[in-house]
Amino acid sequence: MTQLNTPYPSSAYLTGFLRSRGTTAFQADLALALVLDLFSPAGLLAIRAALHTMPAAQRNERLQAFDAEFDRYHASIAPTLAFLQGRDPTLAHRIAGRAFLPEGPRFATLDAYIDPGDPGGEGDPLAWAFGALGQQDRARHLATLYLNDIADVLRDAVDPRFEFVRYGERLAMSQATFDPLAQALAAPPTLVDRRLHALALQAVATHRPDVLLLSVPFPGAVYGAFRIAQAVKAAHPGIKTVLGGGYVNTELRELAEPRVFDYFDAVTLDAGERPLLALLEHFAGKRGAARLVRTFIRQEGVVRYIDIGEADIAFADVGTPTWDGLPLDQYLSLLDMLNPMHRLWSDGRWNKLTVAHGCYWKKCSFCDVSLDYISRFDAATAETLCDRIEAIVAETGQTGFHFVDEAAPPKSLKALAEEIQRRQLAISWWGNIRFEKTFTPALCQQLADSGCIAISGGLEVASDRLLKLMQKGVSVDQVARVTKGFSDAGILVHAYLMYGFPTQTVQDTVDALELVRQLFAAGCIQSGFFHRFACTVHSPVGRQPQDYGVTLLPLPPGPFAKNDIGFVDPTGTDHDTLGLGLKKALYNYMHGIGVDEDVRSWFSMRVPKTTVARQRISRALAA
Ligand code: B12
Repeated sequence: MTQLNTPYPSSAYLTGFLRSRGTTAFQADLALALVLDLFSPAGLLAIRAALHTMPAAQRNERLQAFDAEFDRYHASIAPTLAFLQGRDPTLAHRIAGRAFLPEGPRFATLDAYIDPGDPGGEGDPLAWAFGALGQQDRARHLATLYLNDIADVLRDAVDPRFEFVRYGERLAMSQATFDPLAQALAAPPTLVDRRLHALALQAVATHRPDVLLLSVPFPGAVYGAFRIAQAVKAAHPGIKTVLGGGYVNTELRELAEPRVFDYFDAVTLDAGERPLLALLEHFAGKRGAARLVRTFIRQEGVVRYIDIGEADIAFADVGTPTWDGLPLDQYLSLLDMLNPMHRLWSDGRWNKLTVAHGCYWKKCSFCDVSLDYISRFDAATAETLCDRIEAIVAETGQTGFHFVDEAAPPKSLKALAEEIQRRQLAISWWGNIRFEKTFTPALCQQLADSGCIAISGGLEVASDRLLKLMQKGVSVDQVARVTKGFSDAGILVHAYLMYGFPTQTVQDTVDALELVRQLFAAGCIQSGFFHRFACTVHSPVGRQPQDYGVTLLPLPPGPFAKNDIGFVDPTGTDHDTLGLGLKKALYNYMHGIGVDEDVRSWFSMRVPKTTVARQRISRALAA
């Protein structure tokens, strides 16, 4: 399962690459297909049937309400999905009128919103967010709440592991042993599993592949991929199955579990292009197993990793992604959280493109800098990128691009903007960057003129001491100036924020929030999110914990996934309690609320006064 607004790009990249090398390749998005199947009139009938098998005493209020309103759900689901797919925009008026959709418990969140202009909450609770005219967005938000209500029912009545963007995530995430996944795969299939099974066999019947590639970008995609492989292996034992993707590249680097190969013939690491060429030759009998590239296979019951070390395909030669075969008019534009950057992640059909493979900085100590997708930096010329952009727009008819780089290099972005302007391409784009001083106000303006609408970047723990310790290579003053340049050019700025970094004290946390407050007040950033720091085995903190003043807890032994690792920070700060305050403050700042208040007021525990000067950010901007 991945985000539902637009396809995750790995299949588009690999299909484009394989076709460019003369291999016949097709792609299908079973995550979208599964959601459309479950959230249909027939799907709802099946959910209700499952609900009716539960003893009445076990049906909670939510299930009873769904059952009582079932006819309304059944009648509204197809038109609501068509609306969310952008195929029936006029339905917005009825949805926004709030008499069309049945309203379950999720709608209660609407009453929790405080309108800054109407603190008593007498009026329309969504007026502050959407105004009098934002009918489409308002309806999209209400329709999203409605789908969330149905997803809750699905979880309660059918399968507690279901979420729109992750299914059975816990079975895979940092799981040292394969046992939980093996047990889940051996358990009787739930309605979700049965539907996925049918869709998988249908896709195989349509395309009749010799080789089936399954891509798992995140832990929440893994269980589904194994279920698909299980279904296909049972019905078509002759089809070779291969597993790859961001999850594998991150968590399965030391894979030693033979049972994985009951489902997959091969598992590959890192960029897929070169390993795939080698594997396809191997399956065709033209290359021996000993000459595979970055591939795990099972031989005589034992897992072996084989890599003869052939060089990767240069980024300039991987070809243009293709979305051919994906149902681009069926993706769902959801409007879940009222956060401007999250909105770009879940709303709208974005083409995806990489500006450069890897990260040009690759030093941040919290990041998986030892892995290929960070460490191997390989750029392409602006001409090549623009050729790809033009080909993608011609194919999809859509002009929005999400650049999926970890941190797009300023030099490449400048050259790209020039080329976009030279060719007069009318596109919009957004992506992740580092807040480098190279992004001068003039460059920000040029990026905006070339179609940049938003950028995100890491301010992490807004503290110069900790930014230095984490080798981020930016200072708070610099972030202030760079983000202001972007904002002044009309580009939305989202800051990735972090708490719980080694040695972070309560005072650091209070001061970080004060700096974030000032950045909002000065109009430098409009959006942000506080993530809890997690230590991974591939990051500098996980590899040299002593340099960061922490000790690692032993990893549970096991032959399967490795990623997050526990650690002890003698500083002893209560990050759980502080984190709640940080998130609450940020949520309010994004809605223009409480930006003038003393930051201490957001925390439920007693915290010291900030040591940051009140004019710190405005002085940095004036300098
Ligand atoms: C952009 C991005 C996002 C975006 C967009 C996500 C989206 N749905 O499109 C946002 C910010 C929303 C996001 C969110 C999340 N992300 Co993210 N994201 C990325 C990032 C930076 C790029 C992804 C991308 O588009 N890459 C381009 C594609 C083409 O690369 P690729 O998928 O790796 O495919 C290549 C190879 O893997 C291989 N390959 C892929 N599939 C297959 C299959 C076979 C058979 C073979 C042989 C090869 C192969 O070949 C491909 C071409 O070379 C990656 C890191 C990275 N640099 O890749 C993290 C990454 C994928 N994300 C990650 C995570 C954890 C998440 C979240 C779960 C975070 C969270 N806690 O919420 C969410 C999940 C969201 C969701 N359910 O959709 C992790 C996953 C690692 C893991 N532990 O599993 C990564 C690797 C980063 C990291 N180390 O933290 N993410």
